Amino acid sequence: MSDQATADIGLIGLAVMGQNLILNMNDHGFKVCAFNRTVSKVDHFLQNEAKGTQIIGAHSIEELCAKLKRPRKVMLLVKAGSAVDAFIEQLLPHLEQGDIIIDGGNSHFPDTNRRCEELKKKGILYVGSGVSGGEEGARHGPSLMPGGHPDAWPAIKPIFQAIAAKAPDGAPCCDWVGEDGAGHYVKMVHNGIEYGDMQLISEIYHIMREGLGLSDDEMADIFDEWNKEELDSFLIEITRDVLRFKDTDGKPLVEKILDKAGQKGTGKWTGIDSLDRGIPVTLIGEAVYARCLSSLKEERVRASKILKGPSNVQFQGDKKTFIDQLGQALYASKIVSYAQGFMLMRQAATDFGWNLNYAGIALMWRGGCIIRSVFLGQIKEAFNKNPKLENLLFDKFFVDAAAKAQDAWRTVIGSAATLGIPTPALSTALSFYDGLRHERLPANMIQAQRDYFGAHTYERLDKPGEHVHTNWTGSGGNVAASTYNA
Ligand code: NBP
Repeated sequence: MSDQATADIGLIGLAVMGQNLILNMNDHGFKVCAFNRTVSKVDHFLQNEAKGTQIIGAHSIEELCAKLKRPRKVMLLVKAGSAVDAFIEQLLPHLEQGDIIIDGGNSHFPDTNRRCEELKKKGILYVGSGVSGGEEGARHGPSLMPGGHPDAWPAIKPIFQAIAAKAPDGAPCCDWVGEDGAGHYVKMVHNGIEYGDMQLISEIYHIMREGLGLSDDEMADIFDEWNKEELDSFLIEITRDVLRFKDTDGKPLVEKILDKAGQKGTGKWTGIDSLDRGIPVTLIGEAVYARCLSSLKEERVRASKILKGPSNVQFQGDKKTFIDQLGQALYASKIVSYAQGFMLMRQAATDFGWNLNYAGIALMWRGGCIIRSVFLGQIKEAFNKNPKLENLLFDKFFVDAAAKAQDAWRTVIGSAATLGIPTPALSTALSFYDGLRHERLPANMIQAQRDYFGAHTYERLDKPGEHVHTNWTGSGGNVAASTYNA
């Protein structure tokens, strides 16, 4: 090893995430060597944010690799996609067997699966790690979700668990997720759940504002109260703060923001993957579609002048009781959303042969990330009690919680429909709950229709496993289509 190989880890990508993670690693006593595509940013960083620290820099990939202790650990925090492949290509000539490359960006998990596979053949240990918590998390403790080549974990564990957020009991919000792209997969589902939580809160805000006519300060007070109870979470907390925030004229800033929601794709990835896997992750799907509908602003403006809604748009009952019911509806819907997210991860684990630790995932999300909440502690408990839990909604705590909230939940959705206020996420959560608890669904009708028009066959209740076709009209033939599920 050369004399200059003194750094514990190299980090490429000096934008907001990379810089803050480096400073976080430095705080915990690790020596980091920084590099960036635009090399001038290295010197700028060393002379400013990193001044007075033990952080060092490199002006080429070769220099970076020469400055790393073995096995070399290089973490990428660059734009997802071709930039990651480009850096891997540049790194390879300067690495040797057993060295580790970690991608901490928001890469799509199939890319991570592919990179793990390709690099394994070259003897390089590849890790795809979800990093959540934004700028603040990166600086003071993110939620980290690493997965990939398992041999990399012992080498990176001390750094990752030191810099990660800590749960209230002191446990690091970082553990090994699983093989291949499992870390990025879990991060993708995390982001999808984040979309769902945000949509649920925005629907509650809509009902409070439009149906109850509450002011932003009144709503902030309610979210403040909720944040002291079972809904205690980062997103409830920032919703309270957003509602309180005043523009320069003293009026709430949030009311001046254009109602078109942006998206960077991870919610969509979750929705698409759930369709591919045949798992009904309906709440995240609705959350993505709600953002799409919000983006059709001009069309909505035209529709608002043509399409009729109900004549009564103000809630008539007891507001205090209804506000309590809103909190219960939000909580119950959240239970469904997380149950759906864990169903999806379970299916992916089966499909890819990953060993996912569900209690560990709940712990990783317990602190540091955007969906952090007290509620995740209950999910962790549920999977600790029964690591093979088939569905979160089967755990006694959640069975009881949903049962307790269901009357309020139904009242809220019924009232919102009466008032003409859209509740796609709240409603789909209740529909899923009712669908799951129905031993018999009307899919027999769909099967009959499919067999009627396309000879797709069906199974009889009294002859399970046997696919039969009926000549429903008396004029069709007796030839059936082959039976397969897309
Ligand atoms: P960005 O996503 O804005 O990426 C900036 C970095 O990527 C810079 O170092 C830039 O180099 C480099 N880069 C780009 Br852009 N195109 C490149 C290319 N073609 N080849 C090589 N390098 C290229 O930074 P960020 O917001 O810090 O995020 C970093 C990663 O972390 C991303 O994958 C992001 O999705 C993920 N992430 C971000 C957050 C967040 O809150 N921002 C949270 C969690 C995860 P340059 O300086 O030469 O232009």
